Amino acid sequence: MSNHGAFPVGECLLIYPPFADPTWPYVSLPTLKGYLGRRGIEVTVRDWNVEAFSFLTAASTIGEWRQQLAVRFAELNGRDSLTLSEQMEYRRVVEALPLLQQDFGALLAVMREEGSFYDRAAYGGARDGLEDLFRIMEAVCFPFRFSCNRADHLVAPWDFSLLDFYIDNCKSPLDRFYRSQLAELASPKFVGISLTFISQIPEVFYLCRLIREAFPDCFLMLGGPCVDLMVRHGRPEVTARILDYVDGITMQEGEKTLEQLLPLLAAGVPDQKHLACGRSSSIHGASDTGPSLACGRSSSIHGASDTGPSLACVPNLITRDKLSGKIQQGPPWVLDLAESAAPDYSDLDLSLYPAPSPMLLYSPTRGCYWNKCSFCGYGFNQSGAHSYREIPVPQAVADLRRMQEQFGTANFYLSCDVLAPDYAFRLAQEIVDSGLEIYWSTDLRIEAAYTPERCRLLYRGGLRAVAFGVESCSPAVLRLMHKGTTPERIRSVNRHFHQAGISTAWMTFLGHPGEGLKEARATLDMLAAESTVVDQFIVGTFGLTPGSRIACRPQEFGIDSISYTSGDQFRLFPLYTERQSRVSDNDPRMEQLDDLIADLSSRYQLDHYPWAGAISTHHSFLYLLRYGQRVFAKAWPRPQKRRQRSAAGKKMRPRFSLAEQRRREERFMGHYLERALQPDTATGLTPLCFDHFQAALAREGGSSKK
Ligand code: B12
Ligand code: SF4
Repeated sequence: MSNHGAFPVGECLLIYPPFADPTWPYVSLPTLKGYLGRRGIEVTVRDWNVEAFSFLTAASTIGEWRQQLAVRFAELNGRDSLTLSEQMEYRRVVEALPLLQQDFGALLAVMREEGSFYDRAAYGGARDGLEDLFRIMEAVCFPFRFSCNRADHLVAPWDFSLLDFYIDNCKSPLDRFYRSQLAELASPKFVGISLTFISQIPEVFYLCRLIREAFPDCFLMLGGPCVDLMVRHGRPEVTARILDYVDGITMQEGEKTLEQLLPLLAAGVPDQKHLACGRSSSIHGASDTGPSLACGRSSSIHGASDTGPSLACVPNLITRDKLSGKIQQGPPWVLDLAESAAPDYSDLDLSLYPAPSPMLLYSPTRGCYWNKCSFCGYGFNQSGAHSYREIPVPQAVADLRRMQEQFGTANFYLSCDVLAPDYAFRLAQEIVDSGLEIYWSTDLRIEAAYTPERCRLLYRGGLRAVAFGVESCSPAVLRLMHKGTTPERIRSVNRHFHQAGISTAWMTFLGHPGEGLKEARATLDMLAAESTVVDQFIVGTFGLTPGSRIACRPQEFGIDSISYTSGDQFRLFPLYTERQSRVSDNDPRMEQLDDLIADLSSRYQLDHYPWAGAISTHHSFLYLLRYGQRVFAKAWPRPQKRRQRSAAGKKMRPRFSLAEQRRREERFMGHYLERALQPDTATGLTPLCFDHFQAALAREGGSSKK
């Protein structure tokens, strides 16, 4: 079947890659599929993130790793001495071998089955077992590490040199999985991959290489917030280097890009014609600041231009012109949300996700109506074009109803930067009036409009959990942040929600430039004082976000200099120094803050993504629905210590001291990082990168006598 001049069904694939939260499907690709489907363009969505978890926990994978690690153990254990790198690997191998005795498939089943999922002891055991899987992978894939939202090297940030090493040496734990998936595909004509999170970077480029080899004629492209960040803020060469892997990159929103690109590709136009479009811009040799999207070019939507249709005319699309080699970018375009359609999750097997019932993401708004917070680089706001927009309330309620009917779910996460209070009220009212029975969770800004009565309306409309970007409870720091709120308002609005029966989570962090100990303490004191009405919390540490106001105007915030490590080609991890730091890391009072946090945390059951106890996760929401607002406001009993001495463990007689190896590794890393993070005054870069680390490791040589 062909559709609207696009490819036949099955020839266009959209892939969501590992590593990200596997407990629910991410929203970007179903959103694109819904939009395109409404316009008669068929695409198939594959969630290789969740499918990869089934592969990683399969008995065959674990069996293969067991054998591989046993061989490696015997090899290293038989040596007289080990290099430092081998010592690091050896320790991980020895620690991983006993963990391999678990039935990981059964652990996933615990998460999927209702009885065991809601049994806290069984849940805790399965959660710990699945975390062990990542420790095993750390040994199998040394020096790389993985988890549900992490995929990185021991210390070096991803750059093209590290990516080459990872890919050339087949380091991905998913190599066999990808090859079997690709072998089953009938020559796709288009593959689009969503690069949303930093933790997806290595697998995305790995996959690109494999797809290129398997299907050289397929049009391969990337989209999503993380690749947008890499292109926007990365070093000048980044766009061209990414285009060595793929044919196109979508900046910002992908709806119109695909709506125009897919019919163009189906018609074969770009293969023959590479005509420049009057409205596209060449970004060849892009400047330090990366390609600018807010350049005042026309954002009108157009398909075939006077000069004929070409890739250069496709909105938000970056490609390399095959004839001139120039990098070109189509005109910027922003979606009118009234034109959107309900996300289409129909390609996904919802029973695969490790949870007893499905929960779906839906994005009723885009952008932030406030958009002033100093530290925030959320979404695509920095482009200036990505203003706050809403799906009209009746349309949103119809979308939610349709998703409930089609996918049999009552639980939704409204996945967006923020909902405006008035929108949230109208949405809740419409849900009540239309008799839609759903439960939802979302992020909201603290606003005076959330009165007790309004919060009760939100509860009646199905809101059961809310996360607030509280950030700080110091009036001075809130002002520095341009947060537009006060501690008193935070306190009262939180109470209104809590008292209405809605679970509340506070997201806070310490260390905003200009914050002193007194201000940090104010946040922790208020958290402690309000702990009976705060149902979850997190105390993070300030990190400088590319594109935030602080990163763009550092001097206004007392920041002296911003630097990057040489390996941070994508400029995702800016380092900074404050003109006058108000707290020194060695100040003994810092320890008091740590103690306060530890004391507060001990009164809660907190965890990291994606488990129950983390803020805004699927598992947390299910537990809140089942056991009520306070389920995480007390520590759960620890699951029984698992017996880990195994047949393999008994036979294993490590001849090198693990404690000694850990000490050496820590000592080396400490010394190395001290040097590797010192900025060079000429370049502003610090030496840390993969090649620099390898050289330091090689110099260390080192041997560990038995
Ligand atoms: C809601 C949200 C969450 C939720 C839900 C996330 C989930 N289920 O995984 C919660 C609160 C749990 C969360 C957690 C985290 N988040 Co978050 N989150 C968001 C937020 C605010 C909205 C996402 C959304 O729904 N967007 C709406 C959809 C429709 O838009 P989209 O995904 O961008 O897709 C569009 C385009 O990108 C494009 N597109 C996307 N893919 C593709 C592919 C192709 C081929 C094409 C053509 C186009 C295309 O088209 C789509 C439609 O227009 C974004 C910020 C933002 N505004 O995007 C951050 C954001 C995605 N999160 C981010 C981060 C960092 C995290 C955390 C790692 C934070 C932490 N330190 O723990 C965790 C990790 C969670 C995990 N998955 O493992 C970063 C990701 C980039 C990065 N630096 O890694 C973002 C971009 C915020 C930021 N700028 O810092 N997050
Ligand atoms: S932190 Fe939240 S409220 Fe502030 S600008 Fe970012 S998205 Fe908007």
